[in-house]
Amino acid sequence: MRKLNPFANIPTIMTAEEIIEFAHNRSLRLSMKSSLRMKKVERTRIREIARLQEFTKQVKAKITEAVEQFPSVERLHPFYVELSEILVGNDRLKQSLGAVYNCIPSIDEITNKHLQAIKLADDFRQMKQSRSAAKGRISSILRATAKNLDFIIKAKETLSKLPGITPNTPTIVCAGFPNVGKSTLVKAVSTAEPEIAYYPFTTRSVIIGHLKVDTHSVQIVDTPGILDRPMAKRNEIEREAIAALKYLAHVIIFMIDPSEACGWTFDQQLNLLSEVQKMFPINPLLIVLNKVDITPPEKLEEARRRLPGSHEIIAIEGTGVEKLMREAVEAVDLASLQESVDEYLESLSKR
Ligand SMILES: Nc1nc2c(ncn2[C@@H]2O[C@H](COP(=O)(O)OP(=O)(O)O)[C@@H](O)[C@H]2O)c(=O)[nH]1
Ligand SMILES: [Mg+2]
Repeated sequence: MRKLNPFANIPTIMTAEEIIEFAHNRSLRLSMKSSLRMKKVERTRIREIARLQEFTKQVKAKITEAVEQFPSVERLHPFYVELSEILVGNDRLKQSLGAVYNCIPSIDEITNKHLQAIKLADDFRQMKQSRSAAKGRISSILRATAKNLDFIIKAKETLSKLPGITPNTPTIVCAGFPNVGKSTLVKAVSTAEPEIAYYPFTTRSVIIGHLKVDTHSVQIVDTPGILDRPMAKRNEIEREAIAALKYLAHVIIFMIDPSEACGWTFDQQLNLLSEVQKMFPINPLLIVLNKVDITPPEKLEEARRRLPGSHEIIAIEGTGVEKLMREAVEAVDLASLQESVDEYLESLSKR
């Protein structure tokens, strides 16, 4: 399946030692066809030149790959920029990528100098020595930047676990206490197999559903462990991570279980609702009363009175969910979304 997280598509990045070993093996595997009529010293010269060139080529390829395949921060969706800042540190990441890339000129310089020496040498031992000295010096450069490579590898590992999002697709984020029925709703409306992703702040997986509302592709994101408990109990990193959601959520569905079968009282749920409203002051928010099938009439009346205008659904039966999705998409400002898509595409073509 196509990965929607830009970090999930980065190929494996090797550590300094792995690059050295990989390039070394490749250079040794090189088989040279040379005429037997050639003198041994000339055969050695050709072989040592080829081996050094191959070693350098492989080292540079691995370095370049690591840096160039890493999504550049400038081109990321703000959701990932913010989370990458919290989880990894964008300055540090840029520094590490830059430091690794900056090894290339010195590697070229060492290679050229030693290739020259091999070309001029008249003794085959001297040639081998030059080749081996060059590899040693290039390996030292790599080892000196090993901690940068390690940092990039770690960053990739962390960031590739973030949920994949299609940045410019209308996105509905589900909030509400555990067991109110968020996952049930996502599964009920998702036409394709929901995607499973992880936030580094919660041990539970995030479910992302994909559906079409009229002609629009829409995604709906369940957020277990994220928007489902009071803010007071959160650490700073979690708060910031939640703040990153504002870039993702074109509209928030706040789900309430008025039956209280979820284990949270109606009042507790109202408190969480007002916290979420405070955290996302500009995102449109729809209030949904779920489980109306098992809610006693007097509790339902009370909920309707205190939350007038809220939507009522039975997620397990799919009752009311289609209408809810339609209204959610109507709440998304599609015109300004289209503008941001255009801006984004324009910024890409400028590079
Ligand atoms: N009776 C009833 N049960 C529901 C409804 N929606 C969800 N549930 C049940 O509520 C429980 C929690 O649902 P789940 O989707 O896992 O909640 P989440 O923690 O918010 O994702 C599950 O046992 C569901 O089957 C509903 O509309 N009516
Ligand atoms: Mg769930």
